[in-house]
Amino acid sequence: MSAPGQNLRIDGERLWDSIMEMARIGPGIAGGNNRQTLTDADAEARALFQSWCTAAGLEMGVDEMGTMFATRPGTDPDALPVYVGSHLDTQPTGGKYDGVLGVLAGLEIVRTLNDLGIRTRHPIVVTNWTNEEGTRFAPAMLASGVFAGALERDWAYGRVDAEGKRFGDELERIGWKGPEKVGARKMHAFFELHIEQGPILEAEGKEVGVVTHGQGLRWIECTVTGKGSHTGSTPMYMRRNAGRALARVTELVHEIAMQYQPNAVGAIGHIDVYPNSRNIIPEKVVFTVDFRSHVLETLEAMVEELNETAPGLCADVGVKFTSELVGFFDPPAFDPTLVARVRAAADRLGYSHMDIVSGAGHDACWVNKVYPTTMVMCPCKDGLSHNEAEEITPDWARAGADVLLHAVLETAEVVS
Ligand code: HGY
Ligand code: MN
Ligand code: MN
Repeated sequence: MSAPGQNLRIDGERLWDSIMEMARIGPGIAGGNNRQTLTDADAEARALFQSWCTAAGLEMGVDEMGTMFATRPGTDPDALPVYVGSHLDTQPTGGKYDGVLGVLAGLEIVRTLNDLGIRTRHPIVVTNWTNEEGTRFAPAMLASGVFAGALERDWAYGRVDAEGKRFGDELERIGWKGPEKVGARKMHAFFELHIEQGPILEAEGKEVGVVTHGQGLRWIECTVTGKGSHTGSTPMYMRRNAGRALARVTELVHEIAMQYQPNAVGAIGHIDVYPNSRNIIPEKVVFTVDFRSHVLETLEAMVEELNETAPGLCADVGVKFTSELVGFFDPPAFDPTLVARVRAAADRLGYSHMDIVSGAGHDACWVNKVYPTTMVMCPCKDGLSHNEAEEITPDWARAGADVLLHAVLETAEVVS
């Protein structure tokens, strides 16, 4: 395939304006976003994205998990489409760019091709994956996991949030349960532009990350069960405090990850204490351990050590420990041909770049199991993400989207 002309670029201002307009939906309390999946704010964001896709002449398809696929036709009706996208849902204290940059950069590619009247042999499909974050309904990357055949659709429908609401019911309630069978779509390739969510690119002074691999993930939902009783009148020797078990497992998770440095991370981000009353000793604590590594053996060893050691630590304080694996994907190695195309595009465009392993999980990690996939990354300030203070610069967004444009076009084959 011939590479697109060096001077072909997206409209960086239009991309930035679209990101800022999307950021007005589901505002956070500190300048970021709280647009959690399948909330009314998510529905509002979907409607805005849909209106932009319609204005760009795209045809929208929606599958049974609510994932949105906006198609720009190619010249060859038999050519499999090139997909490009990410996610519009955010963390409860999320930033304006996590996921949104990738979806709107895909739309910006279409807008640029429309402006220039460029036609491609393969169709191009801009994609918004449902529930990438997994914060309201665990696990993360839920829709792309079902699409890749790693998770069952009906299991996904049954996932419940903290208020006991079912994923399937909420998807129906916001009107985005589509007719398309999940996974029925075939892809020529999938590209995802995403902020790095870590400090490396900014520290190295690079504008673009050429993502070669990603970390694998294991989410282990743990339950520690003691006995609820009066914090005042229960003698210390009689207490079975689930809160003490949580403290011990929190430290254990940190120690396990530290054993495998520099190729491992571990933390507990989600914690529900029951009954969570100031004067009742915690009866039960439900929490999720998040282990990550780009080395599969390390990932598996960390889970094994947790499940071997935690029960004894908890039993020592009279508390029972149980666990369930609720989220997983193995470390992805992205498609070498597409990775090389991204690297060559950055070179051609004159952007400084480096190869990088994604620390965060992305929908691309699941799609990579079934179709040729890769990612492009842009730096983020101080490496901060999953925090309302998440920031990137318009130049970083533009550089990433320019590289994405060239890699997508080379893969979709420019006809005229
Ligand atoms: O958890 C993740 O890595 C992603 O940001 N949802
Ligand atoms: Mn993301
Ligand atoms: Mn995220």
